[in-house]
Amino acid sequence: MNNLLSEIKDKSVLITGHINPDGDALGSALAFALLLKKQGIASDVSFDIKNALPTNLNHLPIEFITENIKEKYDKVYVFDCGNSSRLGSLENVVLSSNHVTVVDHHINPTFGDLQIIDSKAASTTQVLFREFKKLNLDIDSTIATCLMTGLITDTGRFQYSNTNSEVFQMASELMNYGANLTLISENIYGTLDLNAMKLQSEVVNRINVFESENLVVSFVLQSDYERFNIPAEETDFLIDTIRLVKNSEVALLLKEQEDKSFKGSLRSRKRIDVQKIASTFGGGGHKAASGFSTNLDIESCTTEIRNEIKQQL
Ligand SMILES: [Mn+2]
Repeated sequence: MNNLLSEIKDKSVLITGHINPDGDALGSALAFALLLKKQGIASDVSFDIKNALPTNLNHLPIEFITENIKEKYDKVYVFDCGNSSRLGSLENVVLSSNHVTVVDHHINPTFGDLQIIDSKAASTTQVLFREFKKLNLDIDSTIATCLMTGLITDTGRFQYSNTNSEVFQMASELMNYGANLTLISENIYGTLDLNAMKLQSEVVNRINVFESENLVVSFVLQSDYERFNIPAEETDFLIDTIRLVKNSEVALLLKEQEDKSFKGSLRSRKRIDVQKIASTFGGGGHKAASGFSTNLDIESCTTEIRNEIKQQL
């Protein structure tokens, strides 16, 4: 990474991550952009964002994100994205650029000239933080808040099974660098739009429990966004609501898309590897949290997932 930093002076630099970036993709990309800026290196930060960013991430310096990008770059840095197809509309510019570095914690990224990967890391911001430390780089409070956001969201507030002592060690160091934990927590977990809360009660009412697989399923339809007057990007938290059901091992939330297909979010407590299940639909993620897309209807998709769980029981 040392070489990389010295090599990129006077080069055109693009920083990106997966489509509709979450707290980890945004946090790592923005932290890196801010760090380059401190070294006097300009960069473009851009993502394929379908509607808008969820407002619960607007504590991050999102003003650095631009839609104005070149056709090609000397250097591209991709964060939190294991497969180039997940770059969405930025896939072409990334793949046609001269040198691509992938920083990630997904298994086996399928692209990139240089990969800085640890599939055991809790977040991409953790992989990046290790690199910052190796280089003894100056981390200010804004960078610390970006890194902390990825750490908090990808560990579910230090609760998922990927939370270990290194996670707390990093959180502790980020606090010393001035990370604003209260700001992050209040924006992501401590506040909810009232309309989103009303949709949540509907989604709870729809919960179906399949006891033989310890699976809970619920769904969101396109018509719900209009009915509850809430944009789709404000509803990412719903999977965390349904996974609360006691004795459930796996939670599945199906969200209808504009083209009538469904996007599925899967969460597992412990025994079941949902990354494996998502991959049978061409999706991916991690053992405890994964996602996929499908053209199946709710019932057929649920049946498939139940069969996949049975195979792991
Ligand atoms: Mn991540």
